[in-house]
Amino acid sequence: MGIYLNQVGYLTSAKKVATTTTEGTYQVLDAETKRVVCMAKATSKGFDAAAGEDAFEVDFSALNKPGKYFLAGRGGQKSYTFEISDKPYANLHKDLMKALYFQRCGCELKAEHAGIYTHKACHTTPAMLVEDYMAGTANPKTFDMTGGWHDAGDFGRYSTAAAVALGHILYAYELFPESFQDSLQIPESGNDMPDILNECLYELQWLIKMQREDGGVYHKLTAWRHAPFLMPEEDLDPFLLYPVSSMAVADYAAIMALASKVYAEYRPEFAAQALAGAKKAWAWLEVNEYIGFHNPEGSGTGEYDDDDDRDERFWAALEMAKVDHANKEKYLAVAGKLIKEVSGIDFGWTDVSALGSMAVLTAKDSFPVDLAEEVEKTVFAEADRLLEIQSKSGYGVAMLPEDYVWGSNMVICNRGMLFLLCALGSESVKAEVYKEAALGQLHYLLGRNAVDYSYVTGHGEHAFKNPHNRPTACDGIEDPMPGWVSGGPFKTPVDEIAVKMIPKGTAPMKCFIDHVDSYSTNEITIYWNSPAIFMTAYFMK
Ligand code: 9MR
Ligand code: ZN
Repeated sequence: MGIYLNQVGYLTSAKKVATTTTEGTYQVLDAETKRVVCMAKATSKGFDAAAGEDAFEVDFSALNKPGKYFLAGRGGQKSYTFEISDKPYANLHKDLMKALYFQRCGCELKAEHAGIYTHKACHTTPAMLVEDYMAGTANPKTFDMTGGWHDAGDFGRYSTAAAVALGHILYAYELFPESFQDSLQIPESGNDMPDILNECLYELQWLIKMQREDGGVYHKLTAWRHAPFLMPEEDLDPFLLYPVSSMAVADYAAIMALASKVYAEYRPEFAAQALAGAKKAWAWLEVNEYIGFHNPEGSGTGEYDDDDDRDERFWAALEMAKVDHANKEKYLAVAGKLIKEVSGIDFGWTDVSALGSMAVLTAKDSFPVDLAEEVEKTVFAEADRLLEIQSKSGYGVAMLPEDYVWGSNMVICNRGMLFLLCALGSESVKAEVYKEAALGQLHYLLGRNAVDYSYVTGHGEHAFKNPHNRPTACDGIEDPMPGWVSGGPFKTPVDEIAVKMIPKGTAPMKCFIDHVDSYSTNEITIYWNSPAIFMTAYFMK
């Protein structure tokens, strides 16, 4: 029995909907005066297969007075408190970005920026090639690889994951620069550049180091195995450069091309360096076919294995076409061929082809009409398929039971991004439909789900608190840093604690535990925050 809703809040002008598991009439009460401000009747949505129980929808959109409220129903049912306001997601947006600062590697996190979450500089010793490490080479070649963001709850830094996270954010910045004007209180704050660009530059400068002289890009920089639970500066394992993969090279080309454009105004020198790196990566792609990546025997850090690099090449070709004008036709020819072979609809680290779609739809004039139309057709067809799924869901979310994979909250947010891309490209009435659809995804993330959790730390009365994140586990501080998105329910969890605690047959949406050891349901990563940043940026406009 429960009343599930967005614990952060609703835009004054938008639809306001909650989910309940019993029918009846529900009251909306003012959180301060405890007076009933309106009533709403629950309508049946039937059996919700993802949640494994009946669901009812309570629409209280009639309430459009800013304030703080909660819902109450028969038998003492009560929801968490939420806000109605014109900018309910402003603090959330800031914290989602600030979380990336907490992932900075290779520098001290000082109290003036990190508050109570300080730590000393970590992972500052030079790296070596994994081949040398495995062979026990006496005097191995060493590399300065400091910098960048820790990928997740582990300390690894992975090229494809980095490029994808940066992609979500830099497109958001290109589209909604006005949503990125607030200070994040990071070391660079107050300089001439918006803080989100400062923060992303920290990652980009590290990524630049991942490129070899020949244009190839190392797949990842991690230890041989994940460190035990300790503070980052206590981790003294050697860091290793793992071989080049064609996914890493193509993602690198794409993100550096995009960065060369975004940073041209504030950091022309960096922009030129990024463009040169992108061109070198492209040259490498021209003479190399697909090269996959698998961990060498015995090594155990993240793999990000991917058996197809066509989507990465697609994204790269489209971004290169925008910045390397002399060779535009060449890139368009590659993209024109690949468009028939890629999905064009996914923003994840495995399939990045929707980042290619984003590249086109945010700059339609730079592309031939037929290419732009083809991309548009694909993206809108997917959005309409998702709208249909969403309309049937008892939780107003565009997810089928099988979509609750490892990191399902990224699927949630990526679909939100897709809806917003369609909102941007639609006339007002239809734009409103897509905008509401994206809000539906956000409502789920912030508490309108069957486990009643807000999946962002520090945001919502019942936000998850125990992310699988080494600093959080080891810093001795009760609360986690605010602004982290949890991976979320995974229908077939693989970590020991989740396997033990979540009974077999549990409905997919409920396969979640807020436990620090549950790396397959409750970790954090940079690319689970980034699509959420995209969404909140849109709603900050
Ligand atoms: O996010 C990744 C997820 O899609 C995969 O199913 C999973 C297993 O391969 O790996 C996840 O990525 C992890 C990465 O390998 C290492 N850092 C933490 C990432 C999040 O759990
Ligand atoms: Zn580090």
